[in-house]
Amino acid sequence: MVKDTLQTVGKTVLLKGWVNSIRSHGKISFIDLRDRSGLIQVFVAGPINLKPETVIAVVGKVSLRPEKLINPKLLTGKIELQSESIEVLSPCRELPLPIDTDGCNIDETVRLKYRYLDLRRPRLQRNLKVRSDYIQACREYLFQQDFLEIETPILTKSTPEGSRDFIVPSRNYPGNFFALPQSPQQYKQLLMTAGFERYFQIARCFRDEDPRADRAFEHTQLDLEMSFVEREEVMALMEKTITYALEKIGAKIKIKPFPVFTYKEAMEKFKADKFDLRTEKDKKNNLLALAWVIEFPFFEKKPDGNWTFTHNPFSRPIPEHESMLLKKQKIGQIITTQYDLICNGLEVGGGSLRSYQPEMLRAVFEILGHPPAKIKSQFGHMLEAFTYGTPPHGGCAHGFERLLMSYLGEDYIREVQAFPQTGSGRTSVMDAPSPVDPEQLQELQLKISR
Ligand code: AMO
Repeated sequence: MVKDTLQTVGKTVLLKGWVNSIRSHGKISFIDLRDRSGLIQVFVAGPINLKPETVIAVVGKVSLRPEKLINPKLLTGKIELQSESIEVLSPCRELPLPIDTDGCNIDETVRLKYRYLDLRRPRLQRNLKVRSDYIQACREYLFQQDFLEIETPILTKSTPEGSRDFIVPSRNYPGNFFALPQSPQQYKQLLMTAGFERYFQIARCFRDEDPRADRAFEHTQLDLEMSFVEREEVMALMEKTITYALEKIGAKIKIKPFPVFTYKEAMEKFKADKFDLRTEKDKKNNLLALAWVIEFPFFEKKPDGNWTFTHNPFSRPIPEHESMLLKKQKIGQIITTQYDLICNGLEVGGGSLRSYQPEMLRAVFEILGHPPAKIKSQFGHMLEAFTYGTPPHGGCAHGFERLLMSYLGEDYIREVQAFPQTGSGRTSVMDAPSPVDPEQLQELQLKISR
């Protein structure tokens, strides 16, 4: 790799990578050769005819540059490779978009059509590296805390998280559909019934809601659940995980431990449940201001007069309000055990203690106005599981993208995802959604009615 050449001065090496740039001075030329570890100057005794972004293999001797030609801005600025042979491994055509800028001003559809080129720009290489490092650090911390990483299904049944589901038709059961998970909420609770006590997952979640700067069809959560815990223990665990991982990638946190506000305090103080605690100076210093918000109302009235949940129907109310929930009294006053985590004004996580008694969960769905048959068909499996010894449990999920956007100073979620959807909900590079073969529709027994 390029960065290893620092240790091989005087030796002949073989390097492979991309032509980052070329400078021709008639009889001699220079190539900046790039691989994932950095750039090195290649000296060529003669003219060259290569296009930028061509993939080459160079054999040459690593030499110290004369003092006055040292480039202090480059990690390998003290050395260069004196090329002996250059082989073209894969040529590159004229690029359809510049990749030596930050790319912010280029039309999104062009960037995402050629995302594999767009991703070559240093900003996005850095963003995805930081994302990978952050996720590794989260894993590291949770393994140290005795958590098990367990995957849950992608083809599943709808779990209400307040969005529309993406649904997948079934060939074996025509007319029936899977739903992609809006989150692993139900499965992680079932893992507590199953006795794992401490679970986490880097979970992909799918929500069919209109994309926004910080909202996408797909996002990734650090999703965890714990048994025999109180609210503060789950909050502390998530806080420690995030603090460990953020500090590992070099981020600076403004206030530790994270301040906690009740929903009422937040609304009085900031007129919102998402707020930015940074000063202008904090913003300049790229500090992350994280805070918890707790004690949200469990339910709110919809315009049609029916109740809806504010956060998560699987949550338990605070202990003092459990009997109100069970008796369905003073519904608007019931406070949930929900905790939301915010960072620099964005909601980056949330969780709660859960109902683990069937009657508590049933009462929630009854308040939401679900008839008994619907409760049974939609959530009967949870109500049944809770009759076989389910421990009290709670958990939390933290969306990677929004936190990393804050840290990396990015305004759009697509800047921290490898192959994001466009703002109008189409895939990067590949053209989807797109029609399928009539035979596929026939096999699924589906007819397009348009
Ligand atoms: P929630 O719905 O609050 O909770 O999601 C958790 C976190 O995931 C992120 N997030 C998103 N990021 C980008 N695009 C989206 N469309 C999107 N939706 C959510 C946010 C959010 O805070 N099952 C519960 C968690 C739990 O109670 O354990 C849940 O999914 O940062």
